[in-house]
Order: sequence, then structure tokens, then C-alpha cells
Amino acid sequence: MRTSTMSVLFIIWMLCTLDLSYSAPDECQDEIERLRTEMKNLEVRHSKQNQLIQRLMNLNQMNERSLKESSIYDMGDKQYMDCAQIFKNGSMQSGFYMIKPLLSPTQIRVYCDMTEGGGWTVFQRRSDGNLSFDRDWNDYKTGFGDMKSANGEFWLGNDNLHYLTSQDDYTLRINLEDFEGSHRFAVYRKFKLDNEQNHYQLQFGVYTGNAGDALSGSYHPEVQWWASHQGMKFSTRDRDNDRYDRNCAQEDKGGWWFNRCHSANLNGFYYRGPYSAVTDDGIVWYPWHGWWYSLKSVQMKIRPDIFEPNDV
Ligand SMILES: [Ca+2]
Repeated sequence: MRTSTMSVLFIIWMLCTLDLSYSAPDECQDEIERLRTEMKNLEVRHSKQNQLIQRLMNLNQMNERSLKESSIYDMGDKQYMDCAQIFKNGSMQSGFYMIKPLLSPTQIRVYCDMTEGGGWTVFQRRSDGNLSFDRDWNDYKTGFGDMKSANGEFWLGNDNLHYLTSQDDYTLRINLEDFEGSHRFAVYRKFKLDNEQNHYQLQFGVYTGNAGDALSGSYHPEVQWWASHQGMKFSTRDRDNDRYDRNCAQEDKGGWWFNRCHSANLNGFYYRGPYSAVTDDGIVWYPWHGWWYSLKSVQMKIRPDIFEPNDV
């Protein structure tokens, strides 16, 4: 379109110069101006159309990705004990899968995160504050939340976490994001939950990462006696197993392995960044942003300590 307009412009200019057909120079000049304007308009339209095409292509890619990640994959009759086994079997797409941990009486639906090396069974996600995590013992026992959307918020359930972590040594990875777009992570080896009779008591091993070691409180040895979550029992607003004379879960608005009370409260109330409240009840990871900053998103996931994707 542009080339043909330019060609016409050139021909008219030649005719004007040679004065073969246009007797009046003004008419000739007018025609050149008109064509120049038309050419500019066409260029603007062309550029706008290109931008629109690019936006549509981006949107299409996003939709495809979101659809894939919220897909529920049917693995047939074969049973898998976790997402690591599914990954090793060749399924490398993140999404929902059915697994059956050895001790579990039934199959359970889990979100498998096949990024960051793959094979992660996700057991907690906070992403937008749509879901309240201020829930009772039974909800935390069985699990709750959105197990259909790619970015839904949920808790997989303490029974399921117990089943999963008693069949192997598992590594816990916690991914954190703040409202300024920064990302940090914390990794703990040998993450394990005891059973309900023992109040889902928490155990974990060595820390690595760049978010700070909130779970053990090693960032500040003097606070460990009241802030460490090592060996703590799980508490909810209706089941107080903490070491505090009042009820941490009630005051801090979520179920967790409270001490007196915490330096990590990832099931806390969804504020947006800095907050003020009676207690430090936000989504807190103390060594990174302190007690008075509530994080934007959290993902907690596990994978066997020894994970070699090629070892099928
Ligand atoms: Ca108490």
C-alpha cells in the first residue's frame, strides 16, 4: 500500500516536473500534498494495526498458558505417590494431577509445579487474598481452597502433608514475593509433619536461600526460644497447641506451627504490604520484611531430598 502510494507520488512529481499533463502547477502541488497526507495516514494505520496484532498474539499466548496450568491431567490407572514421580514419568506440564501417597486412603488432587527443576507438590499458595485462611482445625486437617485455577489459593491439608512427608525425606521450598516485585526463597531439607494425634508437629533440617531462616529463627539466636517453629505443633483458632499463654492462631488469623508466636506467619491475614494492627497477623516472613509487612504471594511446595529427574 505504502509502496504504491509512493510510486504514484513519484509519477505525479515526474509529470509535474516535465509539465506533460498538468498545465497548472498549483493543481499539481495540491495533488502531491494530498497524496503525502494520505501516505502519512496509511503509515499511522499500519502501525496501529501492527500493535493490535501483537497485543492479540500476547493475549492468546497468556490464555493458552493459563489454560494449560489450570488443566487437570488424567494419568490413567497408574498411581503416583507425588509430583516428583509424575515428572519423572515424563509429564512436564504444571497443572493439577491425581496422586496417592502410600499412607493415604484415597487419591488426592494436587497442583504439580514442574518449574524450578520440576516435580514439586504444592501444598500452599497465597496470590491475591481472595480466600480466608482464618479457619478451624478440621479445614486445615482436610484442606481447603481453590484446586481448579492456575493461580488459586489453597491449603492441601495437614493429613495429606503427613502422608506425603512420611513416605520419603522431603525438601520444602518456599517462594515469596513482595509488592515491589522482588522475589526471595527459603529451602529446608528433611521437612516432615507428624500425624494428627501428635498435632502435626513440624520438623525440618538445614536451611538455604536468600529470604532468611525464619522457620528456625537462626537469624537472631536470642529470639529462637520464642520464635522458632522447629518442633512446634500445629494450632488453629479452635485448637490451641502453641507455647503462648493466649491463642496465637486466634490473634494471628491463621493456622500455623506457632511458638510464642512466630517469625513466619504465611497463613496470616492478606494485607497489602506495610500494615499496622494489634498483632503481627499479616503474611509475615520476619528476616526479609519484618513483622509489619504482609507479602503479596507465597508458594510452599515439596519434593524428595534426592531428586534426579533422569533417574526414571
Ligand atoms: Ca496458647
